[in-house]
Amino acid sequence: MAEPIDPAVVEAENEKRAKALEADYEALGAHLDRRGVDIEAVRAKVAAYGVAVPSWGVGTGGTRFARFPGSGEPRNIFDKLDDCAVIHRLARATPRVSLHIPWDKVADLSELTERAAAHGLGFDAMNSNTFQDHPGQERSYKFGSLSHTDPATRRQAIDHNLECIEIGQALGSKALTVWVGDGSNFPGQSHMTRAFERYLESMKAVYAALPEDWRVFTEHKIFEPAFYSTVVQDWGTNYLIAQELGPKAFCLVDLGHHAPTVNIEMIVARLVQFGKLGGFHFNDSKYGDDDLDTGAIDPYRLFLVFNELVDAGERGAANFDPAHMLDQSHNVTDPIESLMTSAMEVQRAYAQALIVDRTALSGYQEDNDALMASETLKTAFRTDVEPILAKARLDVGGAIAPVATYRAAGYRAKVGRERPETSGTGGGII
Ligand SMILES: [Mn+2]
Repeated sequence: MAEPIDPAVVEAENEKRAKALEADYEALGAHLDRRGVDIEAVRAKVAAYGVAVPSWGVGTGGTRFARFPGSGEPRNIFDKLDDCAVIHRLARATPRVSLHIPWDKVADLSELTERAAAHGLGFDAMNSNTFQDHPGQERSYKFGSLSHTDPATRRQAIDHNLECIEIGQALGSKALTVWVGDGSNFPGQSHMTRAFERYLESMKAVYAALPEDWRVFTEHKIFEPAFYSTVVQDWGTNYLIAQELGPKAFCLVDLGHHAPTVNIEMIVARLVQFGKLGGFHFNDSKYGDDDLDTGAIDPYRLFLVFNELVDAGERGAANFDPAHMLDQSHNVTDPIESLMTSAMEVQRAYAQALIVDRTALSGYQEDNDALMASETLKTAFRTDVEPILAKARLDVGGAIAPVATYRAAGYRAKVGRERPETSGTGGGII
């Protein structure tokens, strides 16, 4: 298969920046060394880190008001995989793709595995979709899916999840992510207890079909599409689900699915403490489930989440193996550029969390030295770790400056010529 990005362009772009990077890396290494941090150890961890990209993220997203597609929109999952390959080719942080069924359904799964393998990509968690009706579907999800009052509709939703597992098995996936839009728009419309009982009963049927080495992630969301009550509305309900289902069930935290002032890093700490953190959907928000680019609004919060994750990893927390995935909507940018920069923002937060002086932090916590504890975190957050990220990319043939290199390579213009304009590709976000 032809390289999606001309290697000569990558080389030429890197050449322009290599000398400055070496100088910056050396200076940062000396600086970190004075703080007792080994830059090489941080680089090795950053290089080994990956965040999955959602297949639906490479298409232009939209709002309920409008969608403004760009040029060269992917027409199908094969185009999407090609775009995902570009993201990984340049930023080297997204080795896996998370698929969405039925949006990414194909007749011959071996074609999918072949295309992914040709690009050096793997498959992450499978995502089911019972929040909208699909062509040919017998029963409607207008009033819910896994928690629907009608047993046949619930059965249809369960069967769809079982199909996702089956497809995922053929692709080498090891997890199923379930988000439902079930809820109500009016007080009294739905019996809250009975709806949750029905949801749990349905999820138990899904859980029973999980292969031995699979996990299921349930994703909570405070509101939308239901605007009065949501069946899986917060991390408390999500934790109850994971407890009820069993050891293969974990909670997925989407950063945008909380009220604006909620302390998400604290939710992360709680779920880690009780061995039920399944993974993340990274994005950012200002007001609600805005699905903005990761780190675009509140990079400090992202860092604080990673601070909890690194802390949990270093103290060997039990049952701790969270899946990392981006889940955001690109309405006004080239999705490939947004996904590259977002993946790098996640990596950056990880690198910053790795250089926190944890011994000092722990001491300040014990001594109730609030100011110095905060400053210890801030010192790590204020450190520009970009040379570490850039070096990690360069080491494995990526781009020092992924967006500039992507623009220089002219990929968008090329696919713009190859892919006819469409308006119907799914820009949905979960
Ligand atoms: Mn999500």
